[in-house]
Amino acid sequence: MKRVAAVDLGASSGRVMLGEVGPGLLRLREVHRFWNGPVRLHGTLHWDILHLYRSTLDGLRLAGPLDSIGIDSWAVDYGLLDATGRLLGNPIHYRDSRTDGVMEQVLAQVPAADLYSTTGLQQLPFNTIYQLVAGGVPDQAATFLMIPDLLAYWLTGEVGVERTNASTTQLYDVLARDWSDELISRVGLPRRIFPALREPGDVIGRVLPDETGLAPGIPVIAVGSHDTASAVVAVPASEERFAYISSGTWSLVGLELDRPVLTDEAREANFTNEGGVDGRIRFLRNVMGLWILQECQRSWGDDLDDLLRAAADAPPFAVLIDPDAPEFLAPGNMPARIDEHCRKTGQEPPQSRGAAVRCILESLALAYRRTLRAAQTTAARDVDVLHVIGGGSQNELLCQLTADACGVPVLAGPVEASALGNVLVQARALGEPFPGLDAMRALVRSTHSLRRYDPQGKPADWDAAESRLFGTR
Ligand code: ADP
Ligand code: LRH
Repeated sequence: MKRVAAVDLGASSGRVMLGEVGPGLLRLREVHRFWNGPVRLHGTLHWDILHLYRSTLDGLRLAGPLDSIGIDSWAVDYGLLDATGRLLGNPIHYRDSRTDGVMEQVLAQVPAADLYSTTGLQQLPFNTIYQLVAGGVPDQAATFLMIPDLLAYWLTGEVGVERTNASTTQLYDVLARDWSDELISRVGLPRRIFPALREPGDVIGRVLPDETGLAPGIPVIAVGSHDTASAVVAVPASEERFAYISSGTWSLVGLELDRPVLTDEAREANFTNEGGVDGRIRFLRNVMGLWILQECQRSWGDDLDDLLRAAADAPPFAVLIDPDAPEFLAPGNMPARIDEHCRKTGQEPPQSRGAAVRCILESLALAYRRTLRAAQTTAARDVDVLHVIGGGSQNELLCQLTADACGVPVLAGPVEASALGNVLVQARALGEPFPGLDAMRALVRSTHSLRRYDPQGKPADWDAAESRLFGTR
């Protein structure tokens, strides 16, 4: 049996999970969970990177003897090291406003079609390319590392960037499977800072004998270090025609493909082709996700279960919002921003907290429906089942609304999909005989129970709601 630690840093919480893997066995236990979120400092939003590192070490110490450690986190963000390996500045949060207007600036230099044909990435204002252009690269910067790579560097002293996360930078060539030297130079960034890429399953190095308090020598293994890449590994699909929603702070809605779709249609629908484990492509779109609800909860200070009960009792389809509207991206004042969005779109704002939560969930379900349909058309792939994984898979009302809106059965679970994908890739690197993702998924299926939601209600209600929200586009 292998005993491995999965460090999984989500945008709303970090956790260290202990995974035990053997023949027919896949057990996961939460060892340590800690807060994560934006810290505003003199007007700039940061991550509290040392809190994340210290909490990771606390968790790893609590996990007991380990065969290996793997780290995944949210995408796009990074730190820069100088030539001596010192971190230059605290990593900045992708929701910070320093990228406002930068995408437009870069697009004036590099046409969107060129960016897409090279990277296959959806346009999000916080893609790493825009952050690096906005923040600039100081002369003394020697090495660019993404968040999991930075933590792995502190543990082992080894530098490198893992491929699935590199694929979210919009500086990675999705066909050549390497950094795009041409794009890096076209936007005026120094090629020297981008280190060699690592594959999921590569041994990064060993825990240094220093002040970590961990037994020195434990291997640190590269996993699908983009949390969504790890989550998709653990989608418990038994057949090909599946779609998924990785549901947490964001909702990542899409398909798994063997090769990227780089057509004008895919670009116009703003689909991304992120790199998956074993060379797969995660063809998906970011939907704003439970972030909107998290931020309302933070403003109100209410318990999630109470809010969801109130939402279940609230009248359906009273108010609808476009969850992907840019005004919902930044933190703060979310209930007021929802009200404002409603007024702007000629609707009465929600009359209670329950009504506001219902509005968020129905609007998310509609955005899922729209995205799922666009994914199927654009990738010419039909879908029979929709897997919902991540923290949001526990939201029964949202799962039912998703099944109703999308008109396909939803299978909900596992909750800790990213950590499971992380554990499975480590276990394979340590010698567990998983010939491919199918074998990993079969093990998830046989060890985790899923909840099924069949579509209910009248499809015509969702058609009407969709044309109300998005028009006939
Ligand atoms: P991330 O990895 O982005 O931090 P998670 O996968 O941990 O996100 O999911 C967090 C979300 O899961 C929360 O915003 C919350 O809406 C939802 N969630 C967590 N626990 C529950 C629960 N018991 N019931 C319903 N939803 C839940
Ligand atoms: C989800 C996620 C998503 C990215 C976003 C920045 O945690 O990694 O896949 O787009 O965070």
